This record gives sequence, structure tokens and C-alpha cells, in this order.
Amino acid sequence: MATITDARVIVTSPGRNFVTLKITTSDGVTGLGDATLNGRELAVAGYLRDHVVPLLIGRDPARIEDTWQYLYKGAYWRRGPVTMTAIAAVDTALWDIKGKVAGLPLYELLGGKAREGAMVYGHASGGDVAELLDDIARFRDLGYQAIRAQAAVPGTPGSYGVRHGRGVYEPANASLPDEQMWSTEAYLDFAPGYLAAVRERFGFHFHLLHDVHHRLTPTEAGRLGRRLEDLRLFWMEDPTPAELQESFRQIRQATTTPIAVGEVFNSIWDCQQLITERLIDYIRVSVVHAGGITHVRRIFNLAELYQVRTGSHGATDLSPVSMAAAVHLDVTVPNFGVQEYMEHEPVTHEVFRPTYELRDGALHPSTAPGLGVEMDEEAAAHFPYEPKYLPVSRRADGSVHDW
Ligand code: CS2
Ligand code: MG
Repeated sequence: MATITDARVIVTSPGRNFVTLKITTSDGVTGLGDATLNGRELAVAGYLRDHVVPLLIGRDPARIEDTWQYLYKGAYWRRGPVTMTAIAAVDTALWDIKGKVAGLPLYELLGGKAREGAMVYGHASGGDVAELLDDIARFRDLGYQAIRAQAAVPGTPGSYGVRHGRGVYEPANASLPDEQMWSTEAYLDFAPGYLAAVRERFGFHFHLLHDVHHRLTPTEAGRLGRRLEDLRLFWMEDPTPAELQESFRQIRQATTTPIAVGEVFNSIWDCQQLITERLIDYIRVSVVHAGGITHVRRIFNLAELYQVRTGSHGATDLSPVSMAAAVHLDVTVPNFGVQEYMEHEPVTHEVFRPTYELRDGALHPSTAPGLGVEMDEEAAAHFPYEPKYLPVSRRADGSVHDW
């Protein structure tokens, strides 16, 4: 029986900060797991190095479920983004190893393909409506069948989701949290108009998505959803903070605009009521933040029973390692919906070499054994960590709002 002989935490910053766990077995097989938690990376790195790695040495790498239970129940202090991101990294690395030992791409171990590729959505944005429409056109020309639209709200600099220049949108942009002003009234007055402008220009032959990013009350979210119904959104994302799962009943009563939630969730308990009461249409949990492939598959299986589809988070603060794992899962689950896909900066691929492929608006998983991602540790050493924080949102009266 092979054993785990080494587990190393690699913190590197090719384009942005990433934390990666690399596990090595006595047979010399290695596996990778993403452990990146945007703005709190070192908390996960420390949790792994100080409290998980010592427990892994000598364990059987094939016993993925047992290791998951051992790390989850053995910690006593359950759940939370740091704990579940650390467990996720171990889980993903062990699945990578299992695929390599079997000589099979991960999707073959997860039941084989249910579809050739995973439809993705890209992030179109603009400093004004004209810029947004140009960016939508760019994604349409690239063959995207699903596109998220976000435009700057006049009078509120730092609006969520708006890229500056041609680079990718990276919200964790400052060594201390950037404080951004938020006005619900200005947003609610402006957003329906620019989303309608997208439909007027491009019609209805592609999926249009929008991210509210936790900013509204359930009442406001219901009002917005109702205003957007004729625009036939694929989804309205994170309409309100989701700690109070029952609050989504009010949104559901107000509108038929589909709802997507879950990128900040880290366990099945965060979304059990949302799913079992069908308060959402898409669940957005990610492999890196919700306990890895083992736990995300559990959540997706529960969602399938309630006709809730998947729509996994896939922003640039999720590394190519967890993107690769997501695509292997996406092509196998029966209730797949869409996969978020923000292309990483080219410099990120100097360290991470994924082999998934984007073709005709869909991501196709690697056919290499395991995840199909290599990591260049020498290159990683050239990109030292730099503290970067997500912004803080404040209302006009100075009080903190949801960013
Ligand atoms: C966003 C993310 O991709 C999304 O839907 O909500 O950009 C989110 O803001 C970041 O992942 C936070 O790190
Ligand atoms: Mg989001």
C-alpha cells in the first residue's frame, strides 16, 4: 500500500495570490489541490501547514472519503471557509493522485461523461453602457453562449464587477481594503436599464446573467427580479446575503427571475434549505471553497433531487487547479447548468499549466490522468506573495454595507 510521504503548501502570486497543496506518495505520485481564499490566503496556508500536513504523513492516499471525514470531524470545530478550503485542497489532491494511479482522467472516476463540454459564461463589463455593449459583442464574437453583464453605476466609483482596461477584473487590488461607496437607489435606478439595453442590441439568443453581489434586501431583490422578468435572465446572482436562507421565500414570491447563490458557501448546510425548498435555481459552490470534489458532489446530488442546477463559481481567484476539477465534475453531473469562467492572466500560466480547453463557448476537460494540471514550482518561487484585500462597501452615511 502506498502512503503519503510529503505534503507541501506553495504560496505564489503569478498575476494574483494563490495557495496550492502538493501531496506526494511513496510511489512518487503527486497530486495538486487549490487552497486559495481571496484576501485570507495565509490563514488557509497556516491551517494546512500547522494542523493538516502533520496528520497526512503516513496515511493511505487512496482513502479519500476516510481522510475527508477524519479532517472534518477530527477538527471538532466544523465548517467555515478556512477549514473547508483546507479540506478541499487535500481532497482535490487525493482525487488527482487517484486518477494518476488509475491512469484515467478524473471524469472517468466520477461516472464518465454526461456531456462533451461544460457551457461557460464570461464576464462582460463596462465603465458605461456603450463600453458594456462593446464587451458583450466581444464575447459573442468569441462564441460565448452565456455572458454576465455588469456596468459601473454612475456616481459610485468602484462598482462591482467592472474591469479597468483590457486586463481581467481583480477585486482584491489593494494592500489594505479599498473602501467603496454603495447606493442601492442608484443601482436599482440604473441596472435594469443597462440590462434592457443589452437585450435591445443583442436580442435573446444567448444567456444573459447578472451578479447583484449580496447588495439588496429581500424586498429590494424581489422588486429587481420582477423588473427584469421580461429580459429573461439566465440568473440573478446573490440577490441578498444568504445567511438567512428563509429570506429567499420572499424573493421567490415576488419574482420568477431565476436565482443563483452559493459562491461563498462552504458546506451543504449553507444551502440545504435553499435547495430543499427550491428557493434557488442554481447552486454555485466551488470545489476549492466547499470541501473539495467529495463534498461538492454531495451538494450537487442533493440539488439534483430538487431540480436545482449547478453553476459553479469560477473567478480568477480560483486557480487553474480547481477550475480543472470543476470541469471534470461539470461534464459528469446530470444537473449541470453553467460554469463561470474568467480567463486567468497569461502570467498565471507560467506557474499553472492546465490542459482543459475552451471551444465554442464550452470548457472541455483534459484527457490526461487525474486533473490534468501541472505546476512549475521553480516558476512559482519567482512570484512572492503580496497581501491583497477585497474591498469594503460603505453606504452614504458611512456605515458598512455588503460588498
Ligand atoms: C464574483 C467574484 O465571480 C463572481 O461571481 O462574485 O468575482 C467574487 O467577487 C470574487 O470571487 C471574490 O473573491
Ligand atoms: Mg458572484
